[in-house]
Parts: sequence; structure tokens; C-alpha cells
Amino acid sequence: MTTIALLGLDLILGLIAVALWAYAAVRAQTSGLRWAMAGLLVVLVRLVTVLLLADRGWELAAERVTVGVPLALLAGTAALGLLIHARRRNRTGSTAARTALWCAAGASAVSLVLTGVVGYPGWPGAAGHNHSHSGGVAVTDLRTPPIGAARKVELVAQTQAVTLPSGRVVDAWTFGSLPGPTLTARLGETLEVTLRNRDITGGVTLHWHGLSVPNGEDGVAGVTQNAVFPGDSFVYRFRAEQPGTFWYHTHQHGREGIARGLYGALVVQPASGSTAGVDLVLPFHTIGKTAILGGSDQVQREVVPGGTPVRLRLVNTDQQPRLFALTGAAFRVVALDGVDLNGPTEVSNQALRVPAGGRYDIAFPMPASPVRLSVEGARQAGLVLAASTDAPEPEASQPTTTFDPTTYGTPKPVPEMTGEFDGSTTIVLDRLPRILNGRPALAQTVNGGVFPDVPPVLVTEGDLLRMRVVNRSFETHPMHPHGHHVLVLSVNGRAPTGSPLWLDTFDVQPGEVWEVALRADNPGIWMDHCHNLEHAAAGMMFHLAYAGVNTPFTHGPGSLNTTE
Ligand SMILES: [Cu+2]
Repeated sequence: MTTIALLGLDLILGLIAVALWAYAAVRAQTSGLRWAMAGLLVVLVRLVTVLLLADRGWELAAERVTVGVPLALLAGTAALGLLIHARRRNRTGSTAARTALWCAAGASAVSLVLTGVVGYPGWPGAAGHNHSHSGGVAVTDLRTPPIGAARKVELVAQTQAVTLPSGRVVDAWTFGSLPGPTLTARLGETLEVTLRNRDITGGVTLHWHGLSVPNGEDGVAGVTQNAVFPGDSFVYRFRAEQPGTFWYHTHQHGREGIARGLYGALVVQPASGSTAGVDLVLPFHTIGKTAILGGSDQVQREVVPGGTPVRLRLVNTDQQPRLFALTGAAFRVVALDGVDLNGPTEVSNQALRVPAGGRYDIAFPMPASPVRLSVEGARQAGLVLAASTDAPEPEASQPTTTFDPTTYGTPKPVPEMTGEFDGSTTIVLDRLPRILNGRPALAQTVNGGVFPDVPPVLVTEGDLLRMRVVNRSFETHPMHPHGHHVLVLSVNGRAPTGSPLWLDTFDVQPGEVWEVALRADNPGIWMDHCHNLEHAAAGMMFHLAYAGVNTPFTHGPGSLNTTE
């Protein structure tokens, strides 16, 4: 049974138990005994369920195992005992028995409240966090000094009516085009990007998703800078130190800004220059109800002679995971999140599940027959590669299996990530009623709290940190630590058997437990958050904060910065 099924079963059994005990109380004088026995049976099945859950991950069931279910079991057993006792004495109307039955119903209800309202590890501390202590280094000092030889780019954030290839016009917010221009740099080159805001009244920033830039260049409103308002500008500088596929987007009210079009791709080519053959960057985005692959809302065609090496860089800029499929050719998954995989082998007829914010690079030699790239749920948009313009379009395929990165490629030692851990932290993701921005809401929580009232994960430069991420909710959370890639240690207790997996965005699906390692080698105050930005805006963010680093910027009420 899957963990998510166990979580669901526990909830349903809890509700049934409450109903059975309550009904037993109502029918105490007649058929109450039968209903009470059914209630006790259900609580016993719940006990088995929560023990199975605890075996999958203690944090999934802690309060259920220690308090919730024992309480329900105790109250239920006592109520049943009293009822039997009353029956023996022929006092079917016993008030004590009836009260005990109501108490049993209440105990089962309390166990549900513990899980659904209090959560784990219990009610968060009321205190928020505050980095603006004196001394140490400010995030504004953690920047790249100007150099003359930088590759200079200007991006102008603006409202724009964009006419898509289908003729459809969308009212977008862009960095000049939809998507923004693909930025490229060679390994080792310094990029200098001037951001200007023409008329995005809510403000913008530029965040370099997946790139380990200096903290002051990370573009997070309210943490590493103030949002850039109309008429203002900000200059970002960073050395491209990792070859691979990345993307950029606003990190000021990104839930709205990215969805409306404030994003683009960023490719760092190897020092030797661009790779031979065809190299296409394909961000997938949904604006309104229109799906766009690359820059098109239609099936685009590219003429590619047979035998040409092809590299497709798939970027998911949406809020949900997307399933990509390639029909007509076997391929290799050569990189995830901008990091090459070791020993990639041929894959065919498998869907690629790319997390929100994640990147998959695939490569294959062009076959003689046409090839089609499609995205599930987006029939209109797609890509066809063919040797001639009149070759028939292959049908979009629907693979029945999904590619599993944890069993793909060849293992290889990662010496820089072995050795003693200097610290460990547990991040529990859940959906709980909380006060969010001053209003009650069904929030997306981290360790029972909502941003900014989530204590930061504190590290010292050089630390090797083990991070355990547990998803108690019924939704997928693509967790994105800024400024670092993490090495996957295990998913649901199983270590990867293939290539080392270095990710900057990992989908923690409902009921999943991930363990990852992070080397604290990039000082700063870094966001770590769910990249479903609906969830981030609903509280699912926290800071990874280095000792001795502070920020002068503020976010939330009373500030113009909206961090997500
Ligand atoms: Cu989420």
C-alpha cells in the first residue's frame, strides 16, 4: 500500500470511528453495543495503519502513534467496558455509559484535530526570525565586483500584448518577449544583466534558478534586495561556473509575475563553446489556459538531417509537474537541473516527469524518420523534428511508464559529499489551518509554521548538512533550495542506484520522504521553498541562513517586497 493511501485511509478510518461512536451513544439503549464494537474495531485498524505509516517515516505519524490513536483506543475501550457493565446490570439507560460513548467519539475527533490542525511537530513557536542583528556580513556585501570583460545584457520588464504563432493575443508581463530572451554564457564568462522595470507596477527582480551565484545577486525581494519598481533598475553580475540549463524569473510576487510571463531560459555552454548539432531550449509554460513550448503555442517544425546530434533542454516553468514524451527516437537523459548524469543509457517509451522549476536535458542522434516532443495535457503545443518539411507528423505518444532518475545511469563516488555530517535538519511539509498574512487560511506549512514564522535552518560555512524532507500533505511539493545543488541520499529510504543525483528542484510527492545532502559553500541568506508558487505564497518557504550573515531588507506587511 502506498504511503499516500495509508494517509488517506487513516483519515477515513478516523472519520468513521467518530461516526460509529457517536451513533453508539445515540443508540446506547438499543443497538449501541454493536456500534461500539464496530467503533473499537475501526480504531484497532487505525492503529495498524498508523504503525505502518510510522515505519515509512516517523514524522508522517508521530502524533498519531504517541497521542491520537492511543487516546481514541483508551476512550473507546473504557466506553465499551462501561456499556457492557451497564447491560449486565440491566441498566441500559446508564448515563455513565452514554457519556463514555460520547467521550470515545470525542477522543477520535481529537486525534483527527491533532493531525489536521496541530500537525507535526506541534504548534510552531510564535517568534519569527530576524537576521538584522549587528555584526557579520551583509548580503549586500556578497556581490560580484564589476569587471570590464563581462557579457552585457539588458532586460526590460514590461506589460506587453504578445501575439502568439496561432494568432492568439495574450496580455503578458515580459522581459521583452515571451518567454524572455534565452541568455547564454560560456563557462567562466561573467554575465552582467541590467534589469529595468518599465511598467510592472508591483515590482520585479531577477532570480537565476539553479545557478549558485553570490547571495547578493540572487534576486529575492526582501531578502537579497528590494523589488525594482517602474523607472528603477538593478545590475546583476555573476560568473557562469556551471555548464548546463538554467532559467531566470522574477522573485517579487512570482506567483503572479512568472505565470504572466516574467521568465526566460539561461544556458551555460562548455568553455569550448556550443555543442555540435541542434541544441534547442524548450521552456514549457502555461499562460492563462494557453500552453507554450519554447515560444510557440502550436506544433513547431524544425528541419534536421538524419544523423545530426540533437540536444533538447526541457524546462518546466509552470506550477505543476509536467510529463514530456518523445516519440520516434530513443534518447539519453544527459543532465538534470544543469548537472550532467554519469553513464546515461538509452531510454525509450518513458515519460519524463519534470518538476515545477526543474530541467531535463535529453540527447539523441536524429533518426531518418520524424521525431515528436509532446507534453501531456497540451495537445496544441509541441515540436516535430524531421529531415524534410513535408514528412508526416508522428502522433504524440502516451508512454505508460515514467522515467525514474534514482535508478538511471552509473554510480560514481562523490568524495566532496562524504564524511561526517556537521548537522541535520528535518523539514515537514503539510497543509494546516494557520494565520497567513494576518488572515486565517488553509496554509502550506513547514514544520507546522508559515513563512516568515518558520525558524531558519542555520549553517556555518563549510558544513555538510543532511536534510530530511517529509511530505505529510496530499499535494506534490517541488522543493527548491537557492544557491546550492543538493545530492540525493535516499527517496523513501532507498538510496539511488544509478548516477549521483544533484538537484536544485526535487518533487517531494505526497507521503514521500527525501534525504539530501547540502554542502554549505556559498554564504548568504538563501530562500528554500516550494516552487509551486501558490504553495510558496501560502507559506511554504524558509531560509537557509549562514552564521554571521545579515540582511537589511524586509518583507511582508509594511514593506513593498513580496518574497515569493
Ligand atoms: Cu508545494
